[in-house]
Amino acid sequence: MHGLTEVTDGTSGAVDIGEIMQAIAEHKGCGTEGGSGKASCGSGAGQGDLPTEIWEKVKNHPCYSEEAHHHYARMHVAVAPACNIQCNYCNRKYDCANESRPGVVSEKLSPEQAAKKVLAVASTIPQMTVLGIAGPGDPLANPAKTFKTFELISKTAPDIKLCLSTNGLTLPDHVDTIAAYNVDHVTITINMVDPEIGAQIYPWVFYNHKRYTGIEGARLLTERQLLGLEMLTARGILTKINSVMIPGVNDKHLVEVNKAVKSRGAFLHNIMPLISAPEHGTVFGLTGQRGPSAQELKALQDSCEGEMNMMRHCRQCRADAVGLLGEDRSAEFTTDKIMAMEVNYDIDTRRAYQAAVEQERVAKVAAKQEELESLAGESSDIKLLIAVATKGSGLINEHFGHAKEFQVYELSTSGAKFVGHRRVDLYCQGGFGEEDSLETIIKAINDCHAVFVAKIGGCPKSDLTAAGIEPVDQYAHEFIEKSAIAWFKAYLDKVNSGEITHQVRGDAAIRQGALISAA
Ligand code: CLF
Ligand code: SF4
Repeated sequence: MHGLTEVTDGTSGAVDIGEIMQAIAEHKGCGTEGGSGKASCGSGAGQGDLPTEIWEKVKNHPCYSEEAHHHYARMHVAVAPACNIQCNYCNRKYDCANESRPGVVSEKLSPEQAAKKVLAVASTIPQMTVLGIAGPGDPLANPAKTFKTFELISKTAPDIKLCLSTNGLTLPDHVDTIAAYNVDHVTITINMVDPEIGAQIYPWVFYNHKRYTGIEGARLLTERQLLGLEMLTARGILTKINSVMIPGVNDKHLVEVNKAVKSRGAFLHNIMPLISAPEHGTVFGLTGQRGPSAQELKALQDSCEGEMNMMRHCRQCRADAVGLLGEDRSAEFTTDKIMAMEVNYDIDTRRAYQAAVEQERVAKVAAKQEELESLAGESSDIKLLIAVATKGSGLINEHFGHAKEFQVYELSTSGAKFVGHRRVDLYCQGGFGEEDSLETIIKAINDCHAVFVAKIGGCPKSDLTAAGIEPVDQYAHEFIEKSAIAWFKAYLDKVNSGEITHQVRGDAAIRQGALISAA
């Protein structure tokens, strides 16, 4: 085990690790939407209780701030094909499942192609603020391509934040280079801190020209991951930990992982569901290892939330994803299309657009605060979930039939808190409702009391009602949280007057397929 004091190793740029860890430990609320109504790190109203240097890093990063993810986009460039470990949930035919969903493949790019793509996307999508390298293998198993890409982008598009996601095996060897390129956000996938559990997830790791298997390999991996995390913290680089929840293997153990990473200064913990199906051709897919249900995942995230900030808005996006989390515009930016594009990268236009986005954020937060005040004085233990169809900007602005996912909010007398999302098959296909899809949508949001949409047809409306999920369309194009709180207040009034009886809903299913049709 590497002690924290070992890593302030005199490197230039090293900062006071104690101060940073203290600031992170004292801060709560990223991704929680401030259930008490006070500003959280994702709040557009201000930086809340966050130190300014951390606020500056997270305020426009859609993964590090739940609130920002409604407004700002990220993109990935798939420049890193090789990997140096084997995970039992990975099939090398596809992208790195640590930062992607199984069953989708990205178009691989050279660093020069990647740089052109970034400029093309930044010109077309001015709210794209972050470039991430997340595969399709491990970025740090391809250091030359990864860092060349960062170098080109920091020269040509200096306003874009750089982000990296790694399995962590070679992370300690690259921390200084990461700092030198101003990569301010690093994700490490840490699924265990116990090598015996690790041996069930990782059959081998390859380090310094040698293959390590079983417990020996897993021990090396966990030591390198934790050392890398400590070194990043010492340099003031924000870290997010991704963990894949594998029921029966590491689900209970992830509470230990959470404590281990928090104590080493991790900023955010993202516990993601294992997505596993035989057609993915992975070890877990072929052995029938199941993923968690929606409620199992939420219960684990809830139990870790007292310890540190939990990310609940991860979309397990592909290694060439482009757009807001939850939308995927990668098809607009294939290599052929980019190479033919006239790129006009104008930093002033981007800034002006982002200033308008900020105004919208502030209006949204103010509307929520106002509605929240109307809940003051209500006392009830009722907590329930609702699903929301949205295209972004924090608005209920998507038709039921066009939704590829539903965002899920938990409502209580404390307000509306974002707790996750559910991917679904499109209900409306070619202008007609698809009954099979409706069945899977109902399963995906079965734990919700209501579904908020901009518009919905009569047929799905009656099927949802029959399943006990109220279709709500009277808040079309209004702010999500404000509307949800208003609806919840009316719901409590009906319960209190005896007009309805509050019923607890059942569990819901997390979509396990390859998700290609939802992309
Ligand atoms: Fe990409 Fe990852 Fe950076 Fe975000 S994604 S490298 S931190 S810019 Fe985000 Fe996608 Fe989840 Fe990753 S939603 S898979 S957490
Ligand atoms: Fe696959 Fe990513 Fe694991 Fe490598 S680190 S084996 S690419 S999931």
